[in-house]
Amino acid sequence: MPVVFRALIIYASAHGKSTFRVSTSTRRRINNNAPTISIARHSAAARAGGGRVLGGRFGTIVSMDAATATDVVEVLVKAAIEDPNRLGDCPFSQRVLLTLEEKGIPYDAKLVDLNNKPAWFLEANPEGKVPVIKDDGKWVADSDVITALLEEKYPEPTLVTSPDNASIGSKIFPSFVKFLKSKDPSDGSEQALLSELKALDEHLQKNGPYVDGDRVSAVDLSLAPKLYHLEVALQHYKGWTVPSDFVALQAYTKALFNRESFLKTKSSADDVIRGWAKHVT
Ligand SMILES: N[C@@H](CCC(=O)N[C@@H](CS)C(=O)NCC(=O)O)C(=O)O
Repeated sequence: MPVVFRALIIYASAHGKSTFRVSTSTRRRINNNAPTISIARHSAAARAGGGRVLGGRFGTIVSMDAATATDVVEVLVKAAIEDPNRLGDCPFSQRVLLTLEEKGIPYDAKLVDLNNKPAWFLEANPEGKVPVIKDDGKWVADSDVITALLEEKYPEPTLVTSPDNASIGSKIFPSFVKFLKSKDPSDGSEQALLSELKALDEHLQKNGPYVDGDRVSAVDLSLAPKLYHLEVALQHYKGWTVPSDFVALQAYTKALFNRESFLKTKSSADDVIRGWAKHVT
């Protein structure tokens, strides 16, 4: 644990505080000068441990229980292209943040400028990709691997999707990217995307409101950021929207996009638009 953190915990204990605050500047020193967004301690973890509902966006004051400071998960996520101090537009990074939020796991998210990758980041992940988390002193990359690891280490509340439903909607993101990039309206990419969305809509009609039923699960947290990118980018670049007769799908995205976890971890629509610009020109 970084010395500054340790000192703060000792200070907090000595002063009988159950919580303490770390300023943005202190956090920068702790975190190799990488901007950070928050240490979340809320929902499930807060309920279980009696902690306060905390968290926030980059630049806010951070606070957490001194007693559990060692449990904070370090996570590296994409910074906004325009401003490396703002959370960026990576659906895989958001998936991991959503998992941490929904499980109430305290985390410290460092924003990585992918246009100017720092040496410490390339040491953490030589492949140069986010998201990455630190687990038992080792860096672990890839959102599939990370979310499986978090499920194993923090089984409550469960986000496990039943195997039958685990790959529902998995072709939506590649179909969206193909349609977004397409310059030929007759290449079938729009139809292919529509048929993937229709399949999800039909699944939700029968099994919803979430993919696995009443409870949000891992598959939803993977799909939510991708559906957000789809909506924002296709509206902007093609004036295209998800058909309104996909009623169950519309209700599903609305429910997901309004979850507290999503609102806390989403990137701005402008950042999503900027992020896709190089793929459409
Ligand atoms: N399969 C990986 C994909 C991760 C990925 O492609 N991340 C992008 C950002 S969204 C990245 O880091 N790209 C490297 C770059 O832009 O240089 C996962 O699920 O984590």
